[in-house]
Amino acid sequence: MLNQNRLRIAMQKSGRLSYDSKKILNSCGIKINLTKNKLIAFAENMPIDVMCVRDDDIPGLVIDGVVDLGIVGENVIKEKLIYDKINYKKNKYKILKKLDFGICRLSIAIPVNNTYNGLLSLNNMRIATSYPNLLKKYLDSKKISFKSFVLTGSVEVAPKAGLADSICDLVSTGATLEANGLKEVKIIYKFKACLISNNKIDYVKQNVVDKLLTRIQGVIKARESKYIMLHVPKNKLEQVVLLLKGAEKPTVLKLVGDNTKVAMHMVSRENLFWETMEKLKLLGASSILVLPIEKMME
Ligand code: PRT
Ligand code: ZN
Repeated sequence: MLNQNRLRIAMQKSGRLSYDSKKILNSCGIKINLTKNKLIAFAENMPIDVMCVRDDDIPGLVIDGVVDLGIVGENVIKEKLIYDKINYKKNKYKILKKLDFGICRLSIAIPVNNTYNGLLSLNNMRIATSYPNLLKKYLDSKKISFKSFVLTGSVEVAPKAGLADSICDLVSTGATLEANGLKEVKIIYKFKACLISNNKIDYVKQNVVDKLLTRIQGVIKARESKYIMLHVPKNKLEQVVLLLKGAEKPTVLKLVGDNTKVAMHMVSRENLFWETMEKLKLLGASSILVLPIEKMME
């Protein structure tokens, strides 16, 4: 039974966002037991229930208040926001936080053998897409006239099937375009998964939302950051700090039995690339360790 006092979150049941959605909730300390055929899972340690559904159903569930929060692609939300605006529908939800997965882009692609000389090449084309509103918003802003041909799936086969001259679809690796004899000519929007929320959340649930948001923030920051440890010749400290851009102020510690070097520890917002490690080595640094960070709170 659903308990009205518990925060309800919808996520994709199976698909591109399901693994990472589950992972981020787990990393936030929400203990859920999601088995294959379960629609809903109740967290044991927090007043949170997780509902697993098709991604297309998530905005509706949030709008209707069946769930309070949803994890869904920004592409789905942005397309819907434009649709709602055109149809004078009131927004009953908002984007709370952009997440760090589900990264993709909405691009225009044309057959590989066709020439492309900028957006004007698209004038009067018939473009197959599942995102007619986003496509229209972009091409209208560039004053390009076109006809959209709306398909909910297999958009990439439309040119071969003679249904359209080009397509506008989500791309991540580009393999699907290549396999269908298409080339990406224009990225029009970039997207990530995001956390959306119903506009009306009561005071008790809002406390849970605030806690969850702080934890999500911490998980994302930790995933972006690295803990770096190394031994540095004392007279090269300043040069080493200059090389470690994106790093917070380092801690410097004495080394037992070595007066020429010190140990430096720091958190870096960026990964430490091999090139930088090689430069550090040339400055005399040694024992360079780059470690992942599991959790962070500032
Ligand atoms: O069953 P359900 O309705 O829940 O899932 P779905 O099939 O509608 O969605 P799904 O799982 O394919 O995608 C869910 C979300 O993942 C999308 O709304 C996006 O926010 C995000 N995402 C990230 C992507 C991609 N990358 C992506 N590459 N969604 C779709 N694609 C498709 C694209 O449409 C094309 O067919 O993958 C193909 C291209 O991929 P590449 O790697 O060949 O370029
Ligand atoms: Zn879907």
